[in-house]
Amino acid sequence: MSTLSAQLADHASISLIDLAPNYSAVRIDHPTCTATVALHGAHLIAWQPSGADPVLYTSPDAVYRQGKAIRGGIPICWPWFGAHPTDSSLPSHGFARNQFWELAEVAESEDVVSLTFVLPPNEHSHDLFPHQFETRYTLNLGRKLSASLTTINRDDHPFTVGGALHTYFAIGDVHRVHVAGLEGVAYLDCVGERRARTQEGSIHFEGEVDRIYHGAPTTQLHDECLARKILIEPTGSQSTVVWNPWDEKAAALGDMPDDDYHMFVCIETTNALEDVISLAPGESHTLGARISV
Ligand code: TA6
Repeated sequence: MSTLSAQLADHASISLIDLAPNYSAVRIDHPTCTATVALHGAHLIAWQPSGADPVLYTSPDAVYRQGKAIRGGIPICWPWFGAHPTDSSLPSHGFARNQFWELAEVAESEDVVSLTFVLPPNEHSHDLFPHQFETRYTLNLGRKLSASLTTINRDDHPFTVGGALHTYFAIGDVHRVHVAGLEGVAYLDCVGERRARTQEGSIHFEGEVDRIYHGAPTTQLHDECLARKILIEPTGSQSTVVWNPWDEKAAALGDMPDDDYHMFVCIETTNALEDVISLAPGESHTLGARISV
């Protein structure tokens, strides 16, 4: 039995499955929810509270291979969001989503299963982010979901950290959803030439949307088709990204069916652009989201 299987042996509702050879995931079948978390990227790819529809979209064409980010679920963008601030040759959205994490802690109660993953610094990460750090990611999975990503500066100099919980929410039809909570918030519109704008009313989707909002209020995703509202409550976040690639950009993504842009919107709990966090030696920061249906 592997160390990981032994670690899970005492937990009846938690097991280990293979999504691909040498590519394992933790599977949860608990009275409150089912969920799947790949060790690659500590990537939550499915979460379904009992009696509810699946909350997250994951592409049926997602690629389960080391070094390739999974399309859907909650990719962890870390330690930067989007393009690296000074070196565009570095991977977009950082490297945390492209590496295997270690499962460090498992706990279970009547209400929730808690999994904590760690990503220790390694040779690869040192080339991309030359600092000593500790990174922990805890998922509390039950009728509600909480995800928190903690970075601790273990070095002797300060560094900055950005990132996102780049959450793909499953929806009935992109034409019949709207996002509330960002009314009046200034944002950078990243479609075409980047421009500063201010949100008027709630967000409806009639074409590509790729926006970095300078604020992180609680948002609600209203879905007429599924007759549900998803509440997203951020903590330690100073920006919110809302994204849907629409038809042309979706067709250019090799790991998603062309029409699936109808089936998700991303609402991302983020620290981007100037909203990155500066950490002095010994300091820590936690980026988190609570999600409920
Ligand atoms: O969060 C929005 C965004 O930065 C978009 O610009 C879009 O490219 C998306 O993320 C997906 O990025 P990915 O690298 O996962 O294809």
